[in-house]
Amino acid sequence: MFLNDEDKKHFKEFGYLIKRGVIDSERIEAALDVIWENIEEDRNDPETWVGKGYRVAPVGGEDALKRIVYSDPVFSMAEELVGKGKLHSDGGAGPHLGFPNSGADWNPPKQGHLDGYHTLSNGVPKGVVGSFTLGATVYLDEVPPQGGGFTVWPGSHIVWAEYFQYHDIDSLPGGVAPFDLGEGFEFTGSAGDVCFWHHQMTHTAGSNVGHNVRVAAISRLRRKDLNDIKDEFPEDMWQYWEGIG
Ligand SMILES: O=C(O)CCC(=O)C(=O)O
Repeated sequence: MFLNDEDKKHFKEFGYLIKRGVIDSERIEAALDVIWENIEEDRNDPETWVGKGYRVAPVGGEDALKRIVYSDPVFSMAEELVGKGKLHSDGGAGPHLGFPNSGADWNPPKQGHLDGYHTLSNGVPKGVVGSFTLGATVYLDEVPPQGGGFTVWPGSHIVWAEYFQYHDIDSLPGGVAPFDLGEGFEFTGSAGDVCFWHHQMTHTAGSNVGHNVRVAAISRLRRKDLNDIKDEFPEDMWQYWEGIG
């Protein structure tokens, strides 16, 4: 077992769980090599990447990236939350790159979003709401405060579970809350740290005013029976989470 009762309690209450130093440096380096070999920026030359904005490198399906999430300990931790054998054991881990705008003023992100909703730029068709079960964001490099950290709104999973008891799933343009969810929490850390997050967790990337590229492998793990249950909003939001009592 990789998770204890405190871990599960934290996930249940706040909708996310951080575990530190769970990936060995060999796997991290292999993933970083694949990413940097496949983008035009030069890892060793900040002039090629400062101010380059944010994008996802199209190598999430490469073995070196998949291995970050779909092997132990991250995959077993995910199963300990959702249930042994309940998740698809194969999938990608897209490297989300937040290039720094060094020296700019930092402001916390004003709002986040739920994934799966159509926006003008994300390629999700109108009228379709994509679904998954559990997000996993793994840092492949150092992410200091204000360094573009993955940011979650703690407790928003509970707000949304109640909201969708009374509202249609497709009634939320862009997945953005029409009300204030309070302050976000910026996940900071080191290569090998992972943040698990409930699929109905408001989140976004923070802005990066530091000196490093924010490199995060992000996966959306899916239950095998997701197509059958994705439109259900049970009163007990943990009905399909065997690890959460
Ligand atoms: O890169 C991040 O930290 C956030 C990514 C995100 O918001 C998303 O993939 O929906």
